[in-house]
Amino acid sequence: MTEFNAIQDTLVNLDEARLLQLVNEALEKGISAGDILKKGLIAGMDIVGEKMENEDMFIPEVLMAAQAMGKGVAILKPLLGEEEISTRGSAVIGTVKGDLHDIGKNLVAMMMESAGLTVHNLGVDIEPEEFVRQVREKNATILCLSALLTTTMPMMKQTIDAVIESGLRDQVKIMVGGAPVTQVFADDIGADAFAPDAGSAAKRAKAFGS
Ligand code: B1M
Repeated sequence: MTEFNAIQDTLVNLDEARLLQLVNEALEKGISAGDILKKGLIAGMDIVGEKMENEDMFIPEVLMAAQAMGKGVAILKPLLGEEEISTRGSAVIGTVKGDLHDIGKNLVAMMMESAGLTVHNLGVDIEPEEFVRQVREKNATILCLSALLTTTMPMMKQTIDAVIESGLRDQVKIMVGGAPVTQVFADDIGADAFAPDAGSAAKRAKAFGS
C-alpha cells in the first residue's frame, strides 16, 4: 500500500491520530506537501463524498472526516504554494437572507475546501447585494446559495437576479442546495447547478473549476 492509499484509508476510517502521523511521516520521507494534499487527503475526501452520496457514511462521520482533513491541511499549509492550495477555483457560499440554518451549508463549504477550492464562507442571513459584493471582491468563479426554509427559497431567485443586474452573471457559476431545494426549482430560477448533498456539491464545484 502506498503512503497515499494509507492516508486515504485513515481518513475514510476516521482515524485522525493515525492520519496526522501518516502526514508527518510522508513529509519526513520527502514527499511533497502538494502530493500529500492531492493524492492523499483530497483523494480520501473524494471517497468520503462518494460514500456520503451512497449513504455508506452519514453526516456525523463526514463532519469528523472533514475536521481530521482540516488538521492535516493545517500541517501542510505552510509548505504549500498558493496555487497548490487552490487549484480548483474560488467559491463564495452563504445561507440566503432570512434563513439561519448553517449546518449543511458549513458541511458543503468544508467538503469544497477539502476538494481543493478556496471557499469564502459568508455565514447566514446574507442579503443578495452582499453576495454580489463578495463575488466581485473575491473574484469568485462559483456562487453557492443554501436555503433550508420554503419561505426563503425565493431569496435564491432574488440573489440570482441581483447577480444578473450587477453584470457579473457571466463570471460565476451558481449552485443552489438545501433540503427543500430541487433540480426543478434550480432550473426555474436559472441556477447552473443543484446538489442534494455536500459530497455531490463538492463534485459539481470541482467540475466547474476544471
Ligand atoms: Co429549523 N427548520 N427552523 N432550525 N431546522 C427545519 C429546516 C424544518 C424542516 C423543521 C421542521 O419543521 N420539520 C423547518 C422548515 C420547514 C419548511 O420550511 N418547510 C424548520 C423551521 C420551520 C424553522 C424555524 C422557522 C422554526 C421557528 O422558529 N418556528 C426557524 C427558522 C429560523 C430561520 O432560519 N430564520 C428554525 C430554526 C432552527 C434552529 C436555529 C433551531 C436550527 C438551525 C441551527 C443551525 O443551522 N445552526 C434548526 C434546525 C437544526 C433544523 C433541522 C432540525 C435540521 C437542519 C439541519 O441542520 N440538518 C431541520 C429539520 C431537518 O432537516 N430534519 C429544520 C442537517 C444538515 C446537514 O442537512 O441542512 O439539509 P441540510 O444540508 C444538507 C443538504 O440539504 C445539502 O447538503 C447538506 C449536507 O449533505 N445542502 C446543500 C445544504 N445546503 C446546500 C447548498 C448546496 C448544495 C447542497 O449548494 C450551494
